[in-house]
Amino acid sequence: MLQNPKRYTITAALPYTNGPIHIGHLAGVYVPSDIYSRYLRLQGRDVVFVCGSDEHGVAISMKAKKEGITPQEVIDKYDGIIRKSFSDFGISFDNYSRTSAKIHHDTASEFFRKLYEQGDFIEEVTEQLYDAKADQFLADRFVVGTCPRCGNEEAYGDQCEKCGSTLNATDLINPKSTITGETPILKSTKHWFLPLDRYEDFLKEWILVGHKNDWKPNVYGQVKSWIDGGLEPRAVTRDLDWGIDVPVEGAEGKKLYVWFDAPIGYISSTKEWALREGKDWEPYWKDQDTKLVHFIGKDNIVFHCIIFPAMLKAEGSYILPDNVPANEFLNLEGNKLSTSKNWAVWLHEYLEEFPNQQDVLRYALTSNAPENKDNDFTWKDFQARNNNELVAVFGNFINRVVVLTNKYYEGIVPTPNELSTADETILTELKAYPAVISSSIERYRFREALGELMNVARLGNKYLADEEPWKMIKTDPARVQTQMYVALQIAAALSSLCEPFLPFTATKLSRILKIEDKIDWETVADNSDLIPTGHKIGEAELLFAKIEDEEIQKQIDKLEATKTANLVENKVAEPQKELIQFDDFAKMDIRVGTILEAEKMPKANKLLILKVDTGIDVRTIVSGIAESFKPEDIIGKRVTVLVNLAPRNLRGVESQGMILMTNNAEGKLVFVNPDADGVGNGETIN
Ligand code: B3M
Ligand code: ZN
Repeated sequence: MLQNPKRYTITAALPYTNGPIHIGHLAGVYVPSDIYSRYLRLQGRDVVFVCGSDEHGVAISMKAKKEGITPQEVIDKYDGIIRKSFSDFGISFDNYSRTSAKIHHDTASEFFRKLYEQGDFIEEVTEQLYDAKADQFLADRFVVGTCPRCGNEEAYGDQCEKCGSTLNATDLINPKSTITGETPILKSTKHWFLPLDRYEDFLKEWILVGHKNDWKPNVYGQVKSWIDGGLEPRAVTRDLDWGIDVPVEGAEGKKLYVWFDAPIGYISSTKEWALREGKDWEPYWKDQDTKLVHFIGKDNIVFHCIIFPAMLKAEGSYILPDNVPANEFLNLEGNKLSTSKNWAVWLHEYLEEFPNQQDVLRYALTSNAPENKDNDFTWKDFQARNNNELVAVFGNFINRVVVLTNKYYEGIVPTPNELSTADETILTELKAYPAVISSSIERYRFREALGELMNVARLGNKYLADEEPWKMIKTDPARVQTQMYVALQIAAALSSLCEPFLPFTATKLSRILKIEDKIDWETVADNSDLIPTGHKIGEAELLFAKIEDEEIQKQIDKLEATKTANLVENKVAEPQKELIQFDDFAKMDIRVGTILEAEKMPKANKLLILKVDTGIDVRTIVSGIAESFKPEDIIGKRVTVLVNLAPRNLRGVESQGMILMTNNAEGKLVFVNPDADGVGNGETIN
């Protein structure tokens, strides 16, 4: 692990532009990388934090096919949505690029060409999967099949998302084309392979020996098991029509594999930034005194810890990542987040539905971050974290300090008198927090770091509760001056310490306290006079607002609606029954009727005894709907009735017909409703 590097290059996984950003992406990658980058900048370190849209690969082509638009239209649409939502959410990238940019095509092509010229690839004609119907080779997400390692039946041609293995499409058992559903045939084609087996020794030395103790156990463990399992050459080109052209002779019509070009996107994004800022990009990627850190989700570990480092090593002039703090996955209300199933909380929708509440989501996602295991996001937990922690602890403390300072001293920081032991202790404790929080952040433990930040607010709350200045103001106003001075120092420290986690709150709090120059953490650690006597603060403003049950219910309902829609979409209709003749149908006498009375059949769970006006008569019908309807709820209901069904005796009651029912999307019974305003009972249905 590099200590006190000269500069930092921080990368966040490039999101595919096949959908918007959701909370899973945020919790796994973008919030932690943003906390880390903001923290480093506050320490005055030299940082470049880069990202960009990942616009190649089969994920994009598939989305285009599904929406009936071109890949270019797909990437423009989602690049726009993603870019705006990151910026509105306060993710502080120094540069957000896109892999369709010329600078990226040039950088990736040059990288490939260099490896090609150095003889780092194996060029080979092999048999690959081919969809004869679609007239296309199948790679990556264009083919699914059973994973040979774990048996997952939905593994992709390049990766099994269940066990994380990287695969070759030809490894899949029972492969099927995702374009046509056909079983592919084998067809010969030429490709370029990166012989990963040649890098085994290097990877063992670099990771298994060199990073045994500083990489997260989940990352280290995955990498170790791949290396121990033996590495094989891996194709880095594809027969596709969307992507970066393979820039060598004899490769016409072929593209770079998306996972070859995408990580180079970090480099292109850095170049774009340097050009704009008039800087030199090279030290950020080539100087040994630069700390390179990749923030990613766990499904990207192999690409960032094995394939990209092998590429960098082969190229020869680049540094390697110092750490790859990959997170596990976040689930939503107990189910796996899914872009295609619309099972997500979308960032751009959150920003509209919870305006100016970016920090609440940042807080909820960090305090529940899937750092060591998969975690679950629930709206109830989101509400509780806001109401019980941000509002009740942090907001409450600041509000008390600001209100009392305005009330007692017209907003002017008072002169402290002699400090009590309690005051001394608190001020000493406060000075220790920058180091405590830093230590957690430097070890990529962001939840722990946030917990410590909240301890500062708790400290402030407890101090006020113990000291009770609102009581003492009558008996010992001189003491209250000291108390409020101390409380104001805690508030000022919070405005600086919270910045990496809650940047909008930091700005608001600095505005309320009228702190113009950002206080850095070194000052918090060294100095107890962060907000001096005589300084005038502003009026009280609510830092956080309570979130009401109705707002949360709305979100829960929205997810319920998604569930129902998915059920409808995935429901497989029963096969059609045997054909009948018109006469068979005409034999049935189906009429509109109204339920007049309903009661439960004694000692039967499922049966209701109904009196139904059929227009011909009022008759008794026994119906098996008692588990779905309460008798009192269906009186007056318009229904569809088969009236000439031969009477049947059910538990001693003669049933003279049948009410027609069906199932809704959730499998619940519902009436086949005649929706018949103005249609009288007895009207026949034909
Ligand atoms: N586009 C993200 C994903 O797998 C992928 C990351 C690229 S980082 C170079 O969803
Ligand atoms: Zn698998």
